[in-house]
Amino acid sequence: MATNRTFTMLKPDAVENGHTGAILEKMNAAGFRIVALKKTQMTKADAETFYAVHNERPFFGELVEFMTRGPIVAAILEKDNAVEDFRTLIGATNPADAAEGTIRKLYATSMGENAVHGSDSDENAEIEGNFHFSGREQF
Ligand code: RTP
Ligand code: MG
Repeated sequence: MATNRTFTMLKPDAVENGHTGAILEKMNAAGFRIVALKKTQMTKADAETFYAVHNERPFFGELVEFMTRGPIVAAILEKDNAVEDFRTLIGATNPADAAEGTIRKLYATSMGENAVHGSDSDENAEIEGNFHFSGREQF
């Protein structure tokens, strides 16, 4: 299997609740290497662009409001089969449906406030990583 990259954000709920260290450790323990990492806060324009694919959905306004209400931790991660394996590690979008031991099962509170983002394809991983990090910030 090829080594490739995914993009993640620890969402404002996870950062507010003090779960940053524990979640980064889960990623580390699962074999993901950190290519880029930073704490930042998205503007409304950032969130609207990042989640543009959802702009017709009823939850879009709520999603933008949530993602901008406090700092996030953004990261590019590398591993064999990164996109798929990372989505397995984080669990289902709704924490009520997430498997035992997954990051969302452990740390998410609801469908809207679900602790962590994971890219859904190699193509989106590249777009999302480059949205948050310049080439000089990726190692
Ligand atoms: P993500 O993109 O954040 O990794 O999450 P995902 O692929 O599992 O879910 P997606 O369908 O891409 O939805 C993006 C985020 O929008 C919020 N959401 N709220 N209230 C709702 O019905 C609802 N549905 C989605 C969640 O924060 C979800 O992670
Ligand atoms: Mg998604």
